[in-house]
Amino acid sequence: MITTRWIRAAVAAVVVPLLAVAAPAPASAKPDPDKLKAAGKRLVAKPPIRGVRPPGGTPTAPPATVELTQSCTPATIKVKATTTCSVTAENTGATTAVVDLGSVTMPPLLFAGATGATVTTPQITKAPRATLAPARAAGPSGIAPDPGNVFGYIPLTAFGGNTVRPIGDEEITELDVPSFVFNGTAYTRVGVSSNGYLVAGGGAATDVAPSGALPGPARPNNVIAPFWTDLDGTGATGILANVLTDGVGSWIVVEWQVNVKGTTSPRVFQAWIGTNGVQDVQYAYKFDTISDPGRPLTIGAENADGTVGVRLPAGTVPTVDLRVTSTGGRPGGTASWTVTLKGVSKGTGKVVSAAKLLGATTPITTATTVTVER
Ligand SMILES: [Ca+2]
Repeated sequence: MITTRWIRAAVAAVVVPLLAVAAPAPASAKPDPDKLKAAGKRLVAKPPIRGVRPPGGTPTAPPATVELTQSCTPATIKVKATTTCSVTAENTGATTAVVDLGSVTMPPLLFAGATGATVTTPQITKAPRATLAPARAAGPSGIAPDPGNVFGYIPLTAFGGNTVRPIGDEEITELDVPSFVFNGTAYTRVGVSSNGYLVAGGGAATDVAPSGALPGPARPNNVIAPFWTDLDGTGATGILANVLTDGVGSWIVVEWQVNVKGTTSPRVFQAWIGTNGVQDVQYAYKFDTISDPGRPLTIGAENADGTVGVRLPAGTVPTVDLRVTSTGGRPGGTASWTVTLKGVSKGTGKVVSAAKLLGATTPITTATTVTVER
């Protein structure tokens, strides 16, 4: 019977790490630009990293992934006694998974019963076909105006104590900053790309690109992009950074004063990142410099592995200041069943459970050994 052949073919166990679940963290303080002042916290500028363009890559959707777990209690039984094995299939991938499920065994063990599944023969138990909802990693879920709750562009040159980093073309410069939360994770460093985006946690030369997919698993990842396009700091001020406070909250402010590459046409904009324990990411623009750069333009953000992100529609030039919000992760759907096995003779038995994705040729399996004693 074809429906059981795949179960019998099960041999190798596959283990996929469970997706980490991060807490959602929106919200922010009401901004009062008049109260802002430099916070006196020093931003430490790391030497700039000369950029090289990474090789182009076509991002592909990750395949459906199912993880099987199984445990049997007790692990040692007497002949004629029973043990119970619990099996769970969990979708750890980002797409819906349809799976055929079941367990097989062989003497000295035989199936004596099951819950959530049907004992087909003493050696085969079948669980119902299951449709498992996709898992979702924590990541940006919204980019939108938030009038009254974002500061908007306030030139950093109005404040003392700025860190000023000249930057050239295709470069990234590192800044150690007060701790901030992005996608549920705290970071204390940003990489500032000459191309109008930050890399949360810091970046390297391979994180410099004049354009790219957002989200996309290719580097750069963990991107915070107020105005990602082909920019060049040569002949311009470059990067300014400071920590500003209104006496209640504090924000890391990074300002780009750069030109569209190959031109003297300036683009001036800022990323505001709250350091108040919750995600507070704002994009602010000096609108008299903001117009179509005539090159691929991306405004958005993504998570650490580039699987979740948001962006304005391709080529959209911002006309208002923006806020990026993120949502925590969610585990994928599960299907569970249990089997009861009886020891029929002395020896070492094995129960193998399997999940076969619809259309796949090879099932995912997990095996557990049970010892039968006289
Ligand atoms: Ca990416």
